[in-house]
Amino acid sequence: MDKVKELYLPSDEAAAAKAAAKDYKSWDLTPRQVCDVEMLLDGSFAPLEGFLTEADYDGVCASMRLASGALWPMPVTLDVTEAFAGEVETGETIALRDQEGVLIALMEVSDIWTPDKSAEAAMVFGADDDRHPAVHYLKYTAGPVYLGGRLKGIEAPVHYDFRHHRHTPNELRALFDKWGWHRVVAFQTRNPLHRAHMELTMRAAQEVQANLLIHPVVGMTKPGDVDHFTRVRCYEAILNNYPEQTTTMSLLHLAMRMGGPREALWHAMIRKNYGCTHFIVGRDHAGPGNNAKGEPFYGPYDAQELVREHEDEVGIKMVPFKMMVYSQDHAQYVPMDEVGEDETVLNISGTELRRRLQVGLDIPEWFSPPEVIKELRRTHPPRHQQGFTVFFTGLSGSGKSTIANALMVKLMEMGDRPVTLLDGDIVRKNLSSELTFSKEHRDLNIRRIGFVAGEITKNGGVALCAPIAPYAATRREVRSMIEQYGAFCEIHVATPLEICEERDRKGLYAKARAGIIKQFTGIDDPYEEPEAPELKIDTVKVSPDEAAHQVILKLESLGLIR
Ligand code: PPS
Repeated sequence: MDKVKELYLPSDEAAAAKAAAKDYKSWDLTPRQVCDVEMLLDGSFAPLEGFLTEADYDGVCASMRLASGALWPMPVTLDVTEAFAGEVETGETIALRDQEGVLIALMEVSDIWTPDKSAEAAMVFGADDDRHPAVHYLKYTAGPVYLGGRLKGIEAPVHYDFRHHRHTPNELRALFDKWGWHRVVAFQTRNPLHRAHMELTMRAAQEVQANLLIHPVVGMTKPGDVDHFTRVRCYEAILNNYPEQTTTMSLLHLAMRMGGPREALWHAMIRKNYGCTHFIVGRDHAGPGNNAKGEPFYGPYDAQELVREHEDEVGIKMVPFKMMVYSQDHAQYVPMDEVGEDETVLNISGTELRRRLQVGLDIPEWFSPPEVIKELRRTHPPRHQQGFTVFFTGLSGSGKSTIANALMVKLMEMGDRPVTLLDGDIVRKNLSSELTFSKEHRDLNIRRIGFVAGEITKNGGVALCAPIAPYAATRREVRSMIEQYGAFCEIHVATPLEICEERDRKGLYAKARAGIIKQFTGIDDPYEEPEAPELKIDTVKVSPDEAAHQVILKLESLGLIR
């Protein structure tokens, strides 16, 4: 089989180029850019030979065509900061490095321009709507200036995980050749495979008399997706269920955009580069969910239409599939449009699956093989076994530490999970001893607490935080940081200032009033009350023991403890 063009320099040239690169300006690639560069260098994105130039970009956005006229549906651009763009001139070679500083490629910068991102969003993704993950990324994560130019590969980004499942296009082509696989149908996925997918992929392979390539994306997928470590273990668990010698799996380091129809066409072109002859496009392929009006961004079969229009030009045949549902009457999966009128069909949505995992409910065998569910349960235990954070906020002397201490003891008495208390004073002594009480330092202090609590939560522990945390925006930031890993329960210890001042257990209010301590919260520094905490405790009316009990009840109602 032919080879696709790779962009790596031969090893002797690479060594010399690497030595010369120490004098070049360096751009540290973002995680998405690392994926893009790897796909460019190994030929996954052929015919591209670098990041799009301005003329290519204009053509791709407007009509899915490079300046040469070749089809290319997705902008692959190197976005940088204004500061970096200001240092670079066209004609210059720059070094592209990974996050650790390892040199991956050199780029001859041919174009530098500031794109109109709203126009790009509208043309490429069909909507300038922040709810679209790619539009959100484009506007809030990607840098404002684009650089275009050819790449010369020095060293492929290293992957330490699942190496035996990773292949470049040419490696996979060579394997297909060796195995005598002349017809290969690829299945793109960013989800664990359940029975519906297995059925669909087997039917597709039979229908077109081809071998099957399960080709999951492990670069970047939709935020909130099951992590690729879990997914790959799920795929491994079911590979043997496919008829022998028919099916293989390879991991694709693509950074998805969730761009619906254009993305589906892009996926098909990439699979063509990997030597596949057929490509499965299902319902709502690479769909990004709903827009601001609650409507889907794309029609369920728009992707199929666009791929069909271009399949001859790309040189890969589409295998279209309708959604598969389980027919209880026939005890088998069938495409939705083949279901008889009185047939009972069963389906478990993604949301329902997540709920069942969270609560620890049964997931039937008709839906997914037990070995897949076992893998999912390992990394998605029910909520009462997951880590979580309880974040107390309130004025100094409001009773945060006292309640947090009482709660810690109660949770330790239950003995379910390890508990760590990140009390304001303790943190200031150990983690944040150099910080003052300026806004900037308070924010830094809270972010540090959030980071540690996030790590504890991720690893299945309980983090109890009890800082003042006077700023709402910073609390929100910490919440979203932690909610990636587990539940975040904000508790406002709402003791009024007069009472805190009256108690003045540490004598700090007196000092603050006397001007001896400056920037004291509530006296000459602000406290922004939480608008929607999970729980608000009025310590004037309840004892610390009762307050801790209120928190326990809240945690129970959230399903975090039993
Ligand atoms: S913050 O804003 O969240 O970073 O504050 P925090 O780290 O929780 O504060 C810890 C304790 O520092 C004492 N302290 C002050 N608090 C507020 N303002 C000023 N200027 C200040 N100086 C010292 C105060 O006792 C805080 O402890 P708690 O437990 O809240 O009383």
